Amino acid sequence: MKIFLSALIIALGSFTTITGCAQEDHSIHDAMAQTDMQATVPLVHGEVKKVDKTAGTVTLAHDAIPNLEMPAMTMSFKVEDAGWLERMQPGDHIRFSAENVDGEFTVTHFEPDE
Ligand SMILES: [Cu+2]
Repeated sequence: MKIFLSALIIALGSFTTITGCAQEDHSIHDAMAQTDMQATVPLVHGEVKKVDKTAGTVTLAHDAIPNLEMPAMTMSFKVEDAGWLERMQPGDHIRFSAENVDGEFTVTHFEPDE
């Protein structure tokens, strides 16, 4: 029993060390994951047609969205950050990423298209 406990304590000690290590590496991992995201979820161009702040949606005439296998069309999207709606006006050109979030097409990245 004593040997078992010692082993357990050593194991726990190692676990803490490994966890500590992993946490330090986490930010690097996040940064890499974000780079991966940008590679797999492309930015596409869209023209703002309508902003509905009550519904939290924006209607965009968008180019093809490869990650959603969607051709160019006009449709409404939810937005990940409602604050973005304050920065969109009909007629604006934007660059955005869209993803299927819980079955709803959602703008997950937004930037004005200069
Ligand atoms: Cu669409």
